[in-house]
Amino acid sequence: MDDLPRRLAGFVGAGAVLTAPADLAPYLLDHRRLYQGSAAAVVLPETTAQVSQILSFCNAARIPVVPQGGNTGYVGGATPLDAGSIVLAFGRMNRIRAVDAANFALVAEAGCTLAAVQQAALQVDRLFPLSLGSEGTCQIGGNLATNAGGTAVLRYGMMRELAFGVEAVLADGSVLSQLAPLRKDNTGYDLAQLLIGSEGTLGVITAACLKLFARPRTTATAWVAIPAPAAALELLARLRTASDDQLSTLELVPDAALRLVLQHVAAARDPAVTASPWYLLVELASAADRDLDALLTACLADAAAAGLVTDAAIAASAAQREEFWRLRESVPEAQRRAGGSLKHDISVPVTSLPQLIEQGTELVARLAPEGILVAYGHAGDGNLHFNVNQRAGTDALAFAAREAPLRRAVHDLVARFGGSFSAEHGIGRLKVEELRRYAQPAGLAAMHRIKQALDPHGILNPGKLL
Ligand code: FAD
Ligand code: 2HG
Ligand code: ZN
Repeated sequence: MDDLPRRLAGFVGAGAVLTAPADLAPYLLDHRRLYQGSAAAVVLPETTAQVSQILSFCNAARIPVVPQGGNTGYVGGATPLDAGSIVLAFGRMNRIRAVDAANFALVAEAGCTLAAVQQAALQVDRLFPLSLGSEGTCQIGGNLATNAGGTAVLRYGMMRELAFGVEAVLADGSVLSQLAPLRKDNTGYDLAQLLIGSEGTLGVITAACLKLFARPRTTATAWVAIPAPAAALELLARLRTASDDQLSTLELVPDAALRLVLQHVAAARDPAVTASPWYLLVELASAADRDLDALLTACLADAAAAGLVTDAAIAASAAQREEFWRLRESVPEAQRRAGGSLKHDISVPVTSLPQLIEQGTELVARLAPEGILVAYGHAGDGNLHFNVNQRAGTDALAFAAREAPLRRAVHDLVARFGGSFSAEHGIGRLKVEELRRYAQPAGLAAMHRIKQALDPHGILNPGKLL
């Protein structure tokens, strides 16, 4: 359509329609640089009414629409694949519409960064607990669309559990609005929950009413050396029980990951804990005035006596707490700087983690001998980033050729444990074939029927998820 930019400008103004190649470029490449896309234009709406007009127009004209937030996704979901499509980018739709401390709720537009929402909550003495390494860049719309997880899921849940409801525009331009902080509402199908995690394929999220929590006043954070992953499970149960479920984080970091971080991230400091094959970052947090350091110290001492902990350092200051967190949050960046990495975002029931790690380690040794296993992440949720980095000095092509057979073997192994091949990053473009392979036929057929019902012309993020 030759006059597409002009038509779009009619809805949002000419300054909010980008068409020059240099302006489009950042929107066309995904964060991992796996997909180079193309599009006719990038549109920057500022209001829900504008999004509604754009979708109504695109639906009638059969123009594909790709919603994009901070473009930090790991599965190519926000990259437009069709040269005739438009990207709907939310950076200008970034108002906090309401902060309602009394109802422990906040209404944010899709383009608010996660960090901005966290800040807005803190200003009224509340916590918005979603926490990701990308929080300065990723947006609430993207977090909802991917049902993001992160490092506090253990205590607060994923994005699905953190939203009262959403405001969204459906493919035909109609607007669905559920922005009241209702903890109870059993009036038919839960459409907000259907849209959350749908990766822009069922509707475009323009705002959400988010759940807030009491702001922690005290935290206790430790970097803990453990002899083996099984100790992490035992420690998880002990810490949850001893703290009355105030454990917010239990992240597993193998020594291989710590070495990569210390080598590649200038700001990283050695935690000064006796070297071990595995470490945990654990954090307790309480809104009450409790001596969590004493509780954590006692718990770790008991665990050490039982052989579950070989050494530990409890953060003695806010600065040291930051240092421990930096070690964990820098793993993706260190992996990227270290070269190519094969990623598997997997989850199993937490009790299966040790066996999964044992059998997965054997697979990596056999199927990717050029690789170093860097299996780290959200162990408290049974979710690991079972990643493999190329070993220095090995052949890059030989390593790359390991990707497909290793992926099949790892995902088959996960399936045998009743687990998931996509725990928190979604399907996007990258895992469409995996979904076809591992989804239950009845579930996949139902997803196709839902897609057909809500987006009959297939304009919303085509080629993604299904
Ligand atoms: P984008 O990448 O822009 O889009 C992601 C998907 O959402 C696409 O399918 C897109 O079409 C859709 N979408 C975006 N906005 C909308 C909207 N308004 N309406 C409808 N659909 C929309 N993820 C985790 O879950 N846990 C982690 O711990 C984590 N850590 C990370 C650490 C780093 C350093 C990085 C770079 C990424 C990390 N991620 C993590 C992945 C990523 O940040 C999340 O998936 C995040 O939720 C994506 O948000 P975004 O705004 O960047 O979305
Ligand atoms: C994290 O937990 C992210 O740090 C990134 O989800 C995971 O790089 C990865 O594989
Ligand atoms: Zn993660």
